[in-house]
Amino acid sequence: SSLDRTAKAERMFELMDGFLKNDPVSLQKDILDHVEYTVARSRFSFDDFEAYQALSHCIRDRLIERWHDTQIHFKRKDPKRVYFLSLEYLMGRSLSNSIINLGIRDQCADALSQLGFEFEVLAEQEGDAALGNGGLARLSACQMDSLATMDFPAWGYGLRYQYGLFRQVILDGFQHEQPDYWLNFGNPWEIERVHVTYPVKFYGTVEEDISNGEKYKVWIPGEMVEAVAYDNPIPGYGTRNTITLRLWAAKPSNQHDMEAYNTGDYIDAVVTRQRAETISSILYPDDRSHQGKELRLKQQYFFVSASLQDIIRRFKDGHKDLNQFPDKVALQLNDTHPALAIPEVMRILVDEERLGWNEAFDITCKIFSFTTHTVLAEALEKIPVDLLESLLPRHLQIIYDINSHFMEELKRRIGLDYNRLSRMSIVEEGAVKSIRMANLSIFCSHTVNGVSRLHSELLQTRVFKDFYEMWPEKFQCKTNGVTQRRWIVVSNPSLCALISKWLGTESWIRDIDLLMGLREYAADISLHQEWQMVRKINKMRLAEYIEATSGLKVSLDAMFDVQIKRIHEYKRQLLNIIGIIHRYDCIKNMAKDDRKKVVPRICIIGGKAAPGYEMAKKIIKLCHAVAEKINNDSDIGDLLKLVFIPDYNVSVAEMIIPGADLSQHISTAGHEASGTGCMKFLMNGCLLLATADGSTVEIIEEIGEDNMFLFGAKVHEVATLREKGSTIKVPLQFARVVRMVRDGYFGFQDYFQSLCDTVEGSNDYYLLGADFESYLEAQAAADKAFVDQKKWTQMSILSTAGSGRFSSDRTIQDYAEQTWGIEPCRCPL
Ligand code: Z57
Repeated sequence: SSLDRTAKAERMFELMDGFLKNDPVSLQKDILDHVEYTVARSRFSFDDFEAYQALSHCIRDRLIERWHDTQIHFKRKDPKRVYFLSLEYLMGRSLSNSIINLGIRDQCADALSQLGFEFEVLAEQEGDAALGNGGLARLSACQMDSLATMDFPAWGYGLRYQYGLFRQVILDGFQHEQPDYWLNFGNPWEIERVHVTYPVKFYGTVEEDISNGEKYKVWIPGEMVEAVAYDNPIPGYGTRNTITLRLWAAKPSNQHDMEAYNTGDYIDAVVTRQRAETISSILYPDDRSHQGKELRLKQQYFFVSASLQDIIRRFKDGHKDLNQFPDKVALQLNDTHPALAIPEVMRILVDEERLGWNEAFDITCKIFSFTTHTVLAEALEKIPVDLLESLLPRHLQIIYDINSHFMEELKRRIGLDYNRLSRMSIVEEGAVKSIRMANLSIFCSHTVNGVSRLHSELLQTRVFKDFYEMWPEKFQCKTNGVTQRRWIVVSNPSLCALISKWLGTESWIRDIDLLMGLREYAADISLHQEWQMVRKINKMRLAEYIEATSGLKVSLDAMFDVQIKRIHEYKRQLLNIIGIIHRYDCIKNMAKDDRKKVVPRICIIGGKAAPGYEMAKKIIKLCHAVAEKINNDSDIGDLLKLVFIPDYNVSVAEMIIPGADLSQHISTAGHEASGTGCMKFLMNGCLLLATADGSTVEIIEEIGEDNMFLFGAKVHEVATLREKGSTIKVPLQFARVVRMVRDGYFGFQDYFQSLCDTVEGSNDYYLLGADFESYLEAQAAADKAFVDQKKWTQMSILSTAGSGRFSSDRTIQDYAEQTWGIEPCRCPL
């Protein structure tokens, strides 16, 4: 009865002694309780890892409180919500980030030191959550942080892979991949929701049925698995708001079993059960190349289907009329990976809710927005029709129906221009008939976003030109950004303190534009001293890491020159290595006296190659072979070192970036959609050596050409250069270096031939040879600037001061206003 319920609530209220407290003594008590009851160790004997576990649980409790309050608040207010659909999230570690966003860093450090532990040491115990490949996946993570901090009613949806991105192990200079079973030691940052489950169906047939004289389609699936929700609370900074990243894991469905057990084969039934789990078992490690694998398609649909059931359930809890769906829901497609959500929404509306096709399509087009992250043709997803037909027969029909509506509309507008119709068609006829997921996404979304201004222009003028001409109003640009909470506050505490001191406020952590205030002090001698001190501390940390991983001792006076990102030919790590060989060759051929003028360099390269990407793997091997030679050459000494940092990931980046003097972003113009690493370096006061590609074009506008080292062909010159092919004038030094590699100067002669082939004559698709001369000039300019430490420091300060535009807070604000139409919904304190 209701009386009982009130009495119960009152009793519960009495029992609850308010919210968890954050003073050091309360924290200590909670940590020790978790040591005893959660980790099940003795309060009097636990190691660093166990202390990390206990502390994490203590933080988790605090997250849960805020998270509950936020979810209740959203429910009460019922604002329009945004659902961010992404197959990848690179969250990295959570402990430091959570503590900082909760605003209890100092209290935690105090509490721990009294127990005899050091916060930094415990934070190092945590492994990375690496449920993604590279830029796209880290962008999702940064955007979640901004969504929470800016109080937006947002949910992230994704897959809970049991194996994250492979661990990179280097043996004899070659990359080897090892599985990343990141859940081995438990994961305190997720909450398993055993009761939040949905059935997800595959295979089977489509039949026709009639009810009330109306024909409709029924999908009779052949397989069913269960999706179980795991919620990861995402705390905002300087707010109580804590939003949800909901990741789905695949479990066998009981219904599935019923049939199996009836057939009497118990062993077989259990084995089949186990197979269901493979759907969410592994992240595909290929960055931007698609092979049309069935498991990958299953993953995509599994995650889309579970998320949509969840989203529609939440909508129906409070709303009846599906026509209001677009007023309450915005669905963001992070690339085409979740694009099956489009036919899935149509299927639900038409087959299950029995809306008319046009009405359903109208709703669909109002809810979806699509962001694309590439210009590379090989990265555009295509799904073979055969595969789709067997796995999702009804979805294929729906896609065909969408396409015929699309083609009709096109014919009405452009007539029978068959070339153009076939270019734009969602269905690609050819050797392998397939579905073009980008075309589907563009046609069915109200907004198409590029990730930098240059990228957005290229979408309009090249990649999706036909579509732009048809619907110019759909096309927008949202230049990427990164979160200053992780990329300054967490990863560079000394710089964080310095910025706050000079600005006289910590407000820039929520209001990034305040960083501009540093410009005023760019020439201030005492800021210079403190700035250099901070940079030195960070270089020391990096130097220690280098020594620990490679045994190499490096001098702190040298310029730390860094290139860290996925290994890809278009990113031109090979240009960097060829440049290093050239530098080595020059030093070798110098008179002893001239060597004194050389600016010492530590060249640092890090990144993973997709396991099947042969050229990328050869680049890694070449880097090691060259390092071996240079680092052991007594002629060279401290003037030049080359280090490959193994197993590059988010937490390694957090340590490297603050310690870099110079960083390289040297993709062939027109190939890097945005690039976000450059923004992290910029915020940390590292100077950029870059081509005018992706977001660096906009960085130039913010900090000026004089504050960075620019080089290389511009985007409009690339096509002409390619046409010139082998008639391009390539500097002699370039040919000389390639010759050295070919001749076996660094060993592994046979192995490197095919790599050398890719940069010679008309093969040199990414124009390493054409850009080499201006690359060397930019490098020389960097050397020259480094000698003048006063100038360098000023450039460094101006880099940080000019980085405000590249906060993901700005990106998210733009999305909220221009794409999603959502407003903040702040949970009261
Ligand atoms: C990925 O990380 C990116 C694009 C892709 O098509 C795939 Br698949 C993965 C990257 C771009 O290469 C970067 O330029 C960009 O900054 C990043 O996505 C985030 O937009």
